[in-house]
Amino acid sequence: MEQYLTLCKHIIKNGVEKGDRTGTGTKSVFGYQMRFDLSEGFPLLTTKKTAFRLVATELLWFLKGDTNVKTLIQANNHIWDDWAFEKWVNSDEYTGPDMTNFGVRAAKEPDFKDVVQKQMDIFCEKILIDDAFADKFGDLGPVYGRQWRSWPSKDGQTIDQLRNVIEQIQKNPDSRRHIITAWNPAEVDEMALPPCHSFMQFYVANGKLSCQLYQRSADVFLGVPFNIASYALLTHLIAKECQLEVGEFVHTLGDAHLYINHMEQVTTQLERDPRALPQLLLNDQKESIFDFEIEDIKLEGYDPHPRIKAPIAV
Ligand code: UFP
Repeated sequence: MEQYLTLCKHIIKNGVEKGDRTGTGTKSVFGYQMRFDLSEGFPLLTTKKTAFRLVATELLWFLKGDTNVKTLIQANNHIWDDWAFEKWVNSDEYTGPDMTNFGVRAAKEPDFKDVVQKQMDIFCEKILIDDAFADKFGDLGPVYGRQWRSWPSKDGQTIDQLRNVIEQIQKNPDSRRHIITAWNPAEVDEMALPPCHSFMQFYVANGKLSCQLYQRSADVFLGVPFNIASYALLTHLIAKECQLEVGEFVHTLGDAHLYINHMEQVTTQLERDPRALPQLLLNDQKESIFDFEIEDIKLEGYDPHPRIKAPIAV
């Protein structure tokens, strides 16, 4: 995972200070590419503990075409909570303490962080027990799962981009059109968060499947380690479905940034030596990746340095 540490150093050295939507402030570069040979091991960061369970449950959620946080919360995955929570606290139905700009404020004021956490717990509980509430506030809009599995077409039908790509990889591996796009300009405004990992292409050569992702916006400390692992896992899953070996994951970044309030954490990480990569084990008994559950995905030999906490910019 030297590639990742090199990217961090590159941004520290060459990044420009740039304001951003969240008001946090970043150091940013535009345009960067990393390559990971997936046959060398599974590219999960070893210089800090990265929660693979969250990556895997989120990817399965995408693969099923789901866009409601309820399923994630049931799987004890809270990575999307903030965006659904934001919808609730900005609605007329919310009667708790003022949550304006809760992300930035919670990062700065520990007392307020506790207030947010209390409201967040109430929110998650309501999502789990109240179906109408979950339908109304748990849905994140037409985000990844919807675009990958049921992109709305002009005639009122939907397009299953993922199934189509898998079919084409099997039937016509040399094609240069193995593309899935989550960036749907007609629906971006309705999404809780416009797709960060926006556009992917698959490529088959020498019996190996490679994947390239264009990520328009990359939180290099918090988001990118997840994104690398997620697309590496997706490539493994599709390769399995198509009876191919895994090739490379090519990660192309647009606005690649380090948030100003992550700098200390990045420095800590850069002082650590990378360790051997873990290996991914997929359940061979399952016929199709569309039937995959979290128990079918295992990681072996993951021995990372300890976790490093950092505030997320919402
Ligand atoms: N972000 C990622 N990866 C993701 C994801 C979000 O890095 O998978 F969903 C970060 C990038 C950016 C913020 O810091 O979240 C999104 O903000 P914006 O829409 O303004 O680019």
